[in-house]
Amino acid sequence: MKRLSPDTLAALPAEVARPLYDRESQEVGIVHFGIGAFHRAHQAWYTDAAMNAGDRDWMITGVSLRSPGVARQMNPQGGLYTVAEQSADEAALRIVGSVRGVLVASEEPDAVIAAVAAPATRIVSLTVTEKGYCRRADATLDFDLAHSLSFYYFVTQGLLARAKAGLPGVTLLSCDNLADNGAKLESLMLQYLERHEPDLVPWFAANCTCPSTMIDRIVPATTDEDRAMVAKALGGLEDQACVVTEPFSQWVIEDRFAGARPRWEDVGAQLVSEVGPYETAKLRMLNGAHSLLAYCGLRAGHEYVHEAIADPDLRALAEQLMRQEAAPTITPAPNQDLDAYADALIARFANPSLNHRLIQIAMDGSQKVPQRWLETLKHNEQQGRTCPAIREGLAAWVHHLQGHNGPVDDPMADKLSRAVKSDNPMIALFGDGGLLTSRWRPQ
Ligand code: CS2
Repeated sequence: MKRLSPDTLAALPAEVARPLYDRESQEVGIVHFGIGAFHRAHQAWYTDAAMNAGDRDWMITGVSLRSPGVARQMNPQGGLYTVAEQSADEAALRIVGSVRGVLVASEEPDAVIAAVAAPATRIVSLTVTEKGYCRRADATLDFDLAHSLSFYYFVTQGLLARAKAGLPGVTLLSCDNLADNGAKLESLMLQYLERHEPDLVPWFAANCTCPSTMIDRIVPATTDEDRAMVAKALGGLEDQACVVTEPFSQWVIEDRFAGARPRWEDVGAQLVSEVGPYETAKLRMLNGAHSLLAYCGLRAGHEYVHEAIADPDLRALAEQLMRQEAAPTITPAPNQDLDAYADALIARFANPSLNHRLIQIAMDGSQKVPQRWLETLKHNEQQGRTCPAIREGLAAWVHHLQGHNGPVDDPMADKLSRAVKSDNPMIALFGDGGLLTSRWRPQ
């Protein structure tokens, strides 16, 4: 089967949208660590749209830290791939052209450092998932994890080269689901630099920024069926790097860049001075309800998010979490309507064409649960209110950690499994000296 590539682009069916700019003449302006399905359906898609609208020189070099999988999928295709937006009854396909290619850091470390150090690079962005930040339970940097194959090492080496060459700094843009992701990244980077390159600290502080972002788009892991559907729509061309996503997308970015940036606001992103209210609502409502549906849904025998939300008991629980427990803890931005947000989330979860596996959301609970549920729990308890939905979610998480849904996929899996075998799992997890530090303490 022929692959999608710059050579086969012209043979695509007319209804498939494709890049409107000359890819070859564009410079790389962004180096992105963690070029998984989410980045391809979100930031790279916005960047492609900005270049379609006339912006220039914002091609992306993707970096995978260890796995060569994505490089093997994308490089033979010249970086091209399909984003299929799947609503209940139709799929709209677009070929995205903004990725120049993918480097595998474990195989070509010098090329990754050179990409960060290149004069045209202005933004280094990250989608490395919550665990990729290598945080200890108390949120400080775990230096054992942040070793020579972490993004900290490559970014630092690239910045050192920039400083030596007298080049401008860069914007470090976290696109992960972490509360206050910009401030957290900045603090963790500084901890790394203070230990490994203390002389670079003043240069970093004066020349680089770490804006916060709220990123939102539901992107299930691509399946073989998705690839077959895309190949059919591409007139028989194989696309090993395609992603299937929902029509909805949102990107709220703190407008605090060290230098130039794409005109993402022309293609739907919101550039604001304060991301906090959007980020908090998204983490506590969308992601909070997602994790609830994942653990309670798996326990009830469901496989997909759309099945779980169609279960009346689980839907009531998700509504309770979003409207009665999370929403009252959030101070909305002007024009932010949390009730309408909850309505929209229920409709998005119900999209029957997205096969979003609950087990995908259930992974890495140790990194997700504290910020998705425990802040909500703490705020409510301070006001004397209980949170029955979150309590139910915690019980279902413990059930999951006991292995009832299969092997536990979590960087702390072994420790978690031991903790939930104790007499009081909540204390073993969250009590004084417990496994996970959170500002909430079980009574
Ligand atoms: C999900 C998120 O896997 C998960 O934990 O809750 O990936 C979610 O789909 C995205 O944050 C939506 O923007």
